[in-house]
Amino acid sequence: MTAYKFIETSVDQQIGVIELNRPKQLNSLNRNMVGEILEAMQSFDRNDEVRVILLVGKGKAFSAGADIDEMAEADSMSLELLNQFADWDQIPLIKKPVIGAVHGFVFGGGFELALCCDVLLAADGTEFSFPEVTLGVMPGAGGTQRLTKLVGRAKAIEWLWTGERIQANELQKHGVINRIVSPELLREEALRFSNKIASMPPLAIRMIKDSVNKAVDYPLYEGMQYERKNFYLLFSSEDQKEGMKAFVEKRKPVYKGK
Ligand code: CO8
Repeated sequence: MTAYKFIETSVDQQIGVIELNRPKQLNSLNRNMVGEILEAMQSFDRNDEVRVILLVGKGKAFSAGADIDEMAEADSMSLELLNQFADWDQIPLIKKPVIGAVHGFVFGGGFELALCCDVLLAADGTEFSFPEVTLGVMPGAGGTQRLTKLVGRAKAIEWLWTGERIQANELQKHGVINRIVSPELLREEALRFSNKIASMPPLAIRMIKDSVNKAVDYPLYEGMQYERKNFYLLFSSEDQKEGMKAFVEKRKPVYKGK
């Protein structure tokens, strides 16, 4: 397992766990940390032992956002030359399911990272916010775009303009969070859910993610053409043969991800 400075990784059965590990700074995200998160995700994405990636945070918060100390002295040209968001742009390209289990504070860049997850579980009492406006800036890693697509313009602009804290149940009502669980059960429930997805045929899971992501950006007709190609593609997998054969033979299928 690679040694990282700002995250910890482990494999629990078929779940690749990435734990943000900068708890004294409330897991605020510096550039190297985002690089490590991406590297770990890409490595799990290529690892045959891993079927699902689970993202969690150590300590009292999932993440209080980008590292303000690192950003305070930045100027426009240095951010452009750093290509500040190059790593961020690759996170949504991960093919395997990414489940986020968040707690405490999910602010700014931390909220943007959570919005990159395919499924989001939150501990009861988790607070979310885009406080960038109070620092004289705005989200830069997809926050204005993803939040608006998820909750619609009215609430998005209100939350982004005020920077106010949003409770987990409010976000659940708007379809951003899948489940709210008690803080003590968050990890257990996240692993249980991840295991459920890991038990499904991996190629079907992969193609569903690919198709659902297209639904966000494509017009309906183009999206449906894309879906159809993925549907046909799955008929060249061994798992499709196995799944349907097992149904006919009235037994449990054994999926290999081939
Ligand atoms: N950056 C750097 N350090 C932080 C951050 C942060 N975002 N958040 C907390 N810390 C540090 C604090 O400075 C403090 O350090 P120290 O102990 O050395 O003084 C330690 O973490 C603990 O924090 P607090 O004492 O403040 O803890 P509280 O429980 O009292 O408060 C809060 C928790 C409310 C979350 C508070 O810490 C806070 O408001 N933090 C800042 C939140 C914020 O504004 N986040 C947005 C940052 S901007 C952003 O995310 C832009 C995204 C752009 C794209 C991403 C590019 C990477």
